[in-house]
Amino acid sequence: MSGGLYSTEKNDFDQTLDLKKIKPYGDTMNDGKTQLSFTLPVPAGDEAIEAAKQLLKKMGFENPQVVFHKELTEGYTFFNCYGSCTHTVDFTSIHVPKVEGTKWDMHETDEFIRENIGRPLVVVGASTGTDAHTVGIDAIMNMKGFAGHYGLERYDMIEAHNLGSQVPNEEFIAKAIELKADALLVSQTVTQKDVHIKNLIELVEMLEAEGLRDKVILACGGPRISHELAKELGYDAGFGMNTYADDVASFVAQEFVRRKNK
Ligand code: B12
Repeated sequence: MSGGLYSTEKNDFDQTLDLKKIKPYGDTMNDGKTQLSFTLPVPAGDEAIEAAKQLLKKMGFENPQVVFHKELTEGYTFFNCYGSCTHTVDFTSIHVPKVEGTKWDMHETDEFIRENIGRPLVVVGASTGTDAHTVGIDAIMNMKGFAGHYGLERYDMIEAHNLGSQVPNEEFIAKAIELKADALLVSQTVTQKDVHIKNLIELVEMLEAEGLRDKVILACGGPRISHELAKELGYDAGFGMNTYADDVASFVAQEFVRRKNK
């Protein structure tokens, strides 16, 4: 028997992996299968489904399908959709700027600071502006840390001060001066209407006005922060999702010594 459901013949699916032209993978290579969800400001119904499908086509998806939809509130419909992406990306040409340096664990960083700096580094952190999210900055600073990685408060050679959330930039800077901070860590979670960008820029401008910008190591972090964005905004480093105290502690220690040796 040849062909059919139980065929042992080699299948004729596309199995070509071309890193210069990658696209989403669903069942088989290069099928482009993608799931996405969005809300349209129209009442649920056949017209809403058709509108969602037309939109998917305009986004570059073939064979658009709406697999779930629900009116969220009067005049707003939520959709879960599938489609086959027609676009590709050249993976070989991608370059993502990353924080430079070696990532150490707590003991290695403590040892490095002890040997090369000889005193604890003062690190002040906060979730600044109107941002009420504390879990991110706590994950980095709290003694118990996050996902098995101790936080900065646990380090022998780091004096960590966590100011909490909704800390205005003026207050943050005043505390940094009072504590003679070597490094400032800012956490930003809310990015609606780019509020994080405005807040992060404001801090840099205020530090510059106080003549403090070059005297501190300045890093920011949050789920939608990248090193590239941080550098653009005038920060020394930026840390995104899945970062731990290890990452930022290693960076701060190495950056401090780099500057000292300059
Ligand atoms: C818990 C939570 C809350 C809690 C916060 C409680 C608290 N004490 O923190 C409460 C209920 C208060 C809350 C409120 C709001 N929230 Co909220 N919240 C969340 C939620 C569910 C989880 C966030 C979290 O704790 N993540 C876990 C931590 C560990 O991860 P993380 O923050 O990414 O941190 C890691 C890295 O980013 C990094 N990192 C973070 N900061 C820093 C700093 C430095 C220096 C470094 C090195 C690294 C670093 O390291 C951490 C560990 O790896 C998210 C949705 C989600 N699932 O993510 C929404 C979410 C963040 N919230 C959201 C919103 C909109 C709000 C509100 C504005 C809602 C409202 N309209 O009132 C308010 C905020 C009001 C305000 N003024 O800020 C949106 C943000 C959308 C956006 N991009 O702007 C989200 C994404 C939900 C959503 N999908 O809409 N929220």
